[in-house]
Amino acid sequence: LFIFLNELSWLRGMGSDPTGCIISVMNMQKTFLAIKPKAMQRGDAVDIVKVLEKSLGAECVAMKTYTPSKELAEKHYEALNDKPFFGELIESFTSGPILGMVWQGENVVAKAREVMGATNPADAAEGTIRKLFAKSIGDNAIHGSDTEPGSAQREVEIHFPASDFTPIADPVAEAQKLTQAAAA
Ligand code: DAT
Ligand code: MG
Repeated sequence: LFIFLNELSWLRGMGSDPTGCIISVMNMQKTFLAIKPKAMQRGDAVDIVKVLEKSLGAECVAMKTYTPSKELAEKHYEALNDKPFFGELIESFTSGPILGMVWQGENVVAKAREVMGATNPADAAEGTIRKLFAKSIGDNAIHGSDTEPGSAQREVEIHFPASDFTPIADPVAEAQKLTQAAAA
C-alpha cells in the first residue's frame, strides 16, 4: 500500500515524499474553531473542548485566548456583511475573550460541523455542542469553519498567522490553563 501511494503521488506530480503523499490521499485538513465570548463567560470552554477531543478524532495543533478586534471580526465574518444581524454578530464576537483553536485531522472540517450541530440550536441534533451549550442562534457557543473550499484555510491564516502547528498533548488541560489565565 505504501509503495502504491508513493507511486500515485509521483504520478500526480506531488513529489515522492511519502508523508506528504499519504496526507494528500487521506484528505488531511485543518479547521478553525472558536469558543465564543458568551460561552466563555458561562464557563463552558473546558467542557466544550472535552466534547471536541472525544468526538472529533483529530488533534488540536494550536490554541490561544484573545479578544477579537473589530477589524479581525469583520474580516472573519466578511461573507455575512450584508446580513441584518451583522452588527450584533460583530459586537458579540468582539465582546470578550474567545478560545481560538486549530484542529487537524482526516476530513476534520466537515466532522467539526457535525460535532457542532446546526447554527440554530433549536435545530441542533442531540449530543452536539450547540444542543448542549448554545442558548440561541445569536448565542450559539462555538464557531467552526464551513466546508466551502478554502474557507477553513482562510480562517486559520486570519487567526493564526505565521504559526507553527504542533499537536497539543492534552487540549483539555491547555484550555483549563488558558481560560483561567484569561479570567484572572
Ligand atoms: P455558522 O456559525 O453555523 O457557520 P453562519 O456562518 O451562517 O453560521 O452564521 C455565522 C453566525 O452568525 C452564526 O453562528 C450566528 C450568527 N447568525 C446566523 N444567522 C443568524 C440569524 N438569523 N440571526 C442572528 N444571528 C445569526
Ligand atoms: Mg459560518
